[in-house]
Amino acid sequence: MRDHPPRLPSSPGFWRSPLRGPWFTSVLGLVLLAGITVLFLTGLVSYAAYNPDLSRVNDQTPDKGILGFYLFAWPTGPVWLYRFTQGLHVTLGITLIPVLLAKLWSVVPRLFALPPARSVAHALERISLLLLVGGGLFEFTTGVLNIQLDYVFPGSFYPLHFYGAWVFFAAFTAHAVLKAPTALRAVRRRRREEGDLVSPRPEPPTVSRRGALALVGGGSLLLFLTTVGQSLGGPFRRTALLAPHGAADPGGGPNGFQINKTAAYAGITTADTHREGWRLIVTGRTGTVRLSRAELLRLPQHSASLPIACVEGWSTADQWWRGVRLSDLAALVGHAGDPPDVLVESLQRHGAFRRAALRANQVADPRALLALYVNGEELSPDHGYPARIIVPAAPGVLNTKWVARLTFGDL
Ligand SMILES: Nc1nc2c(c(=O)[nH]1)N[C@H]1C(S)=C(S)[C@@H](COP(=O)(O)O)O[C@H]1N2
Ligand SMILES: [Mo]
Repeated sequence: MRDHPPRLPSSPGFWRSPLRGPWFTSVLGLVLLAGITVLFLTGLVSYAAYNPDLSRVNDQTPDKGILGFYLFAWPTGPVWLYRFTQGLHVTLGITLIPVLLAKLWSVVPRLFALPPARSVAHALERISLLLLVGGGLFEFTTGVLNIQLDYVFPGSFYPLHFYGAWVFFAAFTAHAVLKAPTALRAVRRRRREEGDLVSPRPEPPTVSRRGALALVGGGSLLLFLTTVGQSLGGPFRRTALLAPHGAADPGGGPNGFQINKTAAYAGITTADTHREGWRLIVTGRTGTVRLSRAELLRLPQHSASLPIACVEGWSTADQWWRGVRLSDLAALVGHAGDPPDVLVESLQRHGAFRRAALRANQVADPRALLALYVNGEELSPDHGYPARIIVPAAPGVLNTKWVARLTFGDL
């Protein structure tokens, strides 16, 4: 028979890489099995840390009650908790991108296999693969876009990434249960490779299977090394070449740590925050009190060394915050001893993060502060002057800047 090169991707001879086969696909699949499980769990944990079941203030995802069945009161310690879980989520997600792409490349002939369905069971399997591949690409893409493009999804990233995660993980679990035994066998097997992934007319190899795997691993290592610095903070931040850029330069000095949104971006003017005009409005069981910055400074001052850890994966080393305990402010308005939840509102007029709710366990922690100073200096305008919230172990989004109002209880 003459050797006509097949033109259609549905013919087996069209795909000629000698790398394709059960071993290569299985090794990558097992790496993803472990990695994506960690991504799913750290993602669920991050969602819980955002306190989405505090009324509709922090999060408006509809029907989260069903998918959020596992939600729990996020603890306030260890203080690096969210730094760790979210740094892991983002760094691992980015590191796995080459593995995901190589895995998809390794099975691409199956996408074109004909007939599209040989039986009802086969049809169902292919539909679940659609959810698996589509869900995986969707989760990785939305995650990367949210980190790199600085909130391209105003207010809607959370529900998208959250619903997507459940769809993806359901398909992923089904796939893992069906394929894990075969994959484990394929990885151990020494025999000649066989099966539909092996090309019937392979090209001569230019790299061994192990070499190709090392290439994928090298890509992952490179992404890891150019990302992880943003979660280590300090001098390592400069190694995070792939971390989001274009953020405001924090400069040096006591306030010289990462800035998420500047005062200018948030529309905060000096007229809003100047010493004479600004008052903090605190409301609770016994009514409302209005406090100037000078009056706040006459209340007992406390310090805490705490990091800022953003959902985007970056975090700072511990900063030394000083200010008034949230529990002391609760006590001022009739909640001594047993503080309730609190709604925090910023001077900022627009934007999803101008308000946030904190849980009672967060308010009660003696390290949870309305900070007035950082690292021995007044807060800079970009870090939230005249006052900002800082809560141990919480996601950065709960550390509201330019605070105007605290409402205890009644959320
Ligand atoms: N008012 C207000 N507070 C805010 C934000 C905001 O956009 N507006 N961003 C939050 C987010 S998402 C993070 S990660 C932290 C970042 O704090 P920093 O800019 O001081 O590092 O501030 C939080 N506080
Ligand atoms: Mo953030």
